[in-house]
Amino acid sequence: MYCIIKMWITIYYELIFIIFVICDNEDIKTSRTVVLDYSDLAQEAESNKHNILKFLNQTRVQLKYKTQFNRLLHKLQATSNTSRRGPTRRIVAGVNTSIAAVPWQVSLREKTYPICGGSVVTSLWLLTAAHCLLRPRASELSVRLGSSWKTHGGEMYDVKQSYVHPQYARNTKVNDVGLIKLYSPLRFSSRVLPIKMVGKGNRLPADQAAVVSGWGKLKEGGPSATFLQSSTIKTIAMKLCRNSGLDRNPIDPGSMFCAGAFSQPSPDACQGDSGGPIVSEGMLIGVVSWGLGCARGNFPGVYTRLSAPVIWDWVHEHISQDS
Ligand code: 4AZ
Repeated sequence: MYCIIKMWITIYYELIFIIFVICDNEDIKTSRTVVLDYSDLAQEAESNKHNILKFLNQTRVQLKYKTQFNRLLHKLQATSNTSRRGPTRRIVAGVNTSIAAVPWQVSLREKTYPICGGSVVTSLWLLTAAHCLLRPRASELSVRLGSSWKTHGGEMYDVKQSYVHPQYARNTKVNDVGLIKLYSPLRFSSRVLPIKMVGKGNRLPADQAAVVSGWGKLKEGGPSATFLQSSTIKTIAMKLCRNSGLDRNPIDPGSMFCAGAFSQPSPDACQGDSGGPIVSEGMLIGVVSWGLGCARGNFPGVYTRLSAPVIWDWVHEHISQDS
């Protein structure tokens, strides 16, 4: 009896692994063996063995196993990125990234042309940079979600209304945050999920690792990405950032923070990544806002500080209306 149970569990381990690989074959056309602990999922799947696909498609299951699922994808990507050609260096100096690893990532378009990034914060609200929303009318905006590719796949949604932070200032770039309201709630899946926002007033330590993602330029003045890019960078102490090549005047510590590195070449956000997410410890801490060129070494990237009360309150006033 014990052997039979053990055999079933082994078969389901394999099956679940294969299903996850097949489900994501848009991005990863490899099935190298990756060792991960799937015991919880395998045991739950065991009791659903007659209808395993239906089981895996349940939002409850996908949410519950999201972390393991994403870890598997990261591992697969790490193996596919480092094999043969060595790592592919993009965002600037980032890596190809499946949307399933950052399912809150949004591509914002103006009349089908991709202009900025954004993040899913609830089923009806997306967060972006204020400066992405200054020109286009809401009727000219749409968003693509759930695809690793910039120009195809996933689902497109129309924008009902866009909102720019009332204290955003174009000249100083303070409070660079905007919101997008959709007509219809998003259908969440393993590729479309909201990201939890940082708490109000939360202190952001220096040297904290954070992931920035987007389809922006792969290098300053170069082409932009067709496949989603991400990179892990570190937050920079305000004192250091204000002494960088960026100069102290344009950096408002209340509504901005810096991230990246002073060495060169170092990963950085670039044109087209604006409005996109920077996530640390599972929380959205900032929005790609501005910089002086990309990955220049002495000019770290500047991000909107979402924990700032003036920003946090405004965002939550809107998204708590209806989510
Ligand atoms: C931009 O133009 C932009 N290196 C965004 C981020 C950075 C530079 C420029 C940071 O959207």
